[in-house]
Amino acid sequence: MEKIDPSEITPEHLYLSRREFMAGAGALVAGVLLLPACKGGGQVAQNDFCTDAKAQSTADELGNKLTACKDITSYNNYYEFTTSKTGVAPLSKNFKTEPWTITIGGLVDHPRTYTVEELVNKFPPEERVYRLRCVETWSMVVPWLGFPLASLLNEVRPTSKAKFVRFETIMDPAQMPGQKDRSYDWPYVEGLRLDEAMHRLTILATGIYGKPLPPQDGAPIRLVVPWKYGFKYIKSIVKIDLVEEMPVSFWTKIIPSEYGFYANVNPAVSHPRWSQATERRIGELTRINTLPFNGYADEVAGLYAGMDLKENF
Ligand SMILES: Nc1nc2c(c(=O)[nH]1)N[C@H]1C(S)=C(S)[C@@H](COP(=O)(O)O)O[C@H]1N2
Ligand SMILES: [Mo]
Repeated sequence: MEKIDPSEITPEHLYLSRREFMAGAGALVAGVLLLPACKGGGQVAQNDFCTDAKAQSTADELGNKLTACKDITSYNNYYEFTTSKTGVAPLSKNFKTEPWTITIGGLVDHPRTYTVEELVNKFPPEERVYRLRCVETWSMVVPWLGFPLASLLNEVRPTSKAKFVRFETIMDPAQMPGQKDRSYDWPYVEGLRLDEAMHRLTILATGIYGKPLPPQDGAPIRLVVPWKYGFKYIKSIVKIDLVEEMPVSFWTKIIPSEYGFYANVNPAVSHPRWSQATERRIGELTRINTLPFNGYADEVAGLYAGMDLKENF
């Protein structure tokens, strides 16, 4: 059996949010009592997605080899289904991703609704091997298929008033049992500053390992921003809006002191309850150092010139 950090078994986000809701006395006790329930349902998915899955690449640009397909597709964060990482794949197996439309509007000249098929035909997905660093300190190296978000934004043409991009996940409690938990403010929402959204590394992903995304990884389309913590990578997107005000992200709304808007990977800024200095690649045993901006500093640090990244975490 693989050795797993307690921090990885405990769904950190849930633990924290419950604590937050338990405002005041007894919070810690309540949080601890919740642990056994959180650990339940740990069955690894019987999925055959990986049997004929194949990436073009074998490693990222730094030489890190790809995380195994079975790990990427059986160890997930997707609270719309469950807080159990290994429970997501079996619970999302029959999630319906067709038909699917994404409506893009707000402060744009040409608002429009697209099917995923239209997007994929218009912007042929290319393979991008990126590191994914979760705020819980685990990481993966993922061969995504996707296209630059900038391609889509250029087509709808943000107006000069647009400063941020706001993304929303589908709301479908009948298919997503986690959305029946009313202690969360569904649907999941995320946001980027317009220049972050236009950056060439930012993609909308529609596949992994050479195949369309399986449900557990955010089918049919999800955001990927490799220099940010994984919670920015919003899954199963149905709505994108260009807006003037900074959007309030799902996790920021729940715990603003712990999940900031920027969420840039930063080993020098600890999460209030744990260090962000190191991480564990899923499938490997030893911890490695976390890199500033997740190793993409050369390309993205300039976006934050002059900003205090401790203040703006
Ligand atoms: N809609 C939605 N998107 C989400 C999440 C979620 O719970 N719901 N979890 C986020 C978190 S915390 C992480 S680390 C990544 C995990 O992506 P993966 O399961 O494909 O590895 O998805 C992100 N996107
Ligand atoms: Mo995460």
